[in-house]
Amino acid sequence: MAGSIEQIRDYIIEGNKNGAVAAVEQALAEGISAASILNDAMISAMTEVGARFERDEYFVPEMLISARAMQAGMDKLRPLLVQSGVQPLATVAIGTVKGDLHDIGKNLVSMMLEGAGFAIKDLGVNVDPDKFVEAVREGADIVAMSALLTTTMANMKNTVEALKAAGVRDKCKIMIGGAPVTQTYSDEIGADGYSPDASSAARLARQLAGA
Ligand code: B1M
Repeated sequence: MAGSIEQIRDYIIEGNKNGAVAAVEQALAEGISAASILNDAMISAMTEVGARFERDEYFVPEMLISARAMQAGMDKLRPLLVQSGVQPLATVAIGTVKGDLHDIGKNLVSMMLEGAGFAIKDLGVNVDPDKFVEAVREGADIVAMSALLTTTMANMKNTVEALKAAGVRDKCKIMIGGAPVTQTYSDEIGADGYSPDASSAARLARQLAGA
């Protein structure tokens, strides 16, 4: 049993998508629970991938390849997790802010968050502040905004203001990131946190969720 878990973990860390899917299927056939596969293999693997990124052993391409292997395994697992009532740490509504079409970093952050045990509601790119408000009204616990353009960063502030105006600011935590974004800007606009990369984003989200 430990062998299958170890194998899924290794395949994800190596970024072997087909291997990861086959190993998840094998683990399920052996009767290992979806929750154990999620926690002991997937989350553990993505934590290791994040650690390697922070030690400069992995870079964005390696992290993306591992995240894609994790997601392929998750596609097998997701229906079973729902069936067995496994609760995510929290629901994150993630999107690239209005006016901004860059989504490579946002997608990577999204995959790392899923790998860390969060349910993801991906709002896509060019996301209007009202869409974030709607997502919080529908139950999102964390609003996660990405911006790559200095000109669109202002829409992070506009989204914080829209959440306040709609009376739902205290129902969610707000995290932001993207190349031009800084901790100072996060403080300035009243977000709850900033992270510079996908690996630290997963850590920040866990903190914000109190996990
Ligand atoms: Co554009 N682009 N782009 N672009 N683009 C940049 C960002 C730019 C720096 C290039 C440059 O001039 N040197 C520049 C911005 C300048 C500025 O404002 N400071 C720029 C520009 C100007 C533009 C256009 C305006 C160009 C034009 O049309 N004249 C235009 C804007 C379109 C629009 O959005 N409205 C444009 C368009 C495009 C493409 C469509 C061609 C393409 C995007 C494709 C796509 O995303 N599907 C593109 C690309 C690819 C880039 C560069 C080359 C790469 C961005 C990227 O994907 N990086 C970029 C230059 C560069 O960065 N070298 C550039 C890899 C990605 C993994 O990193 O997104 O930073 P990043 O994400 C990181 C962190 O930032 C962080 O974690 C991620 C992973 O570690 N992070 C978060 C991101 N979001 C986070 C959220 C979090 C936490 C962390 O919490 C919620």
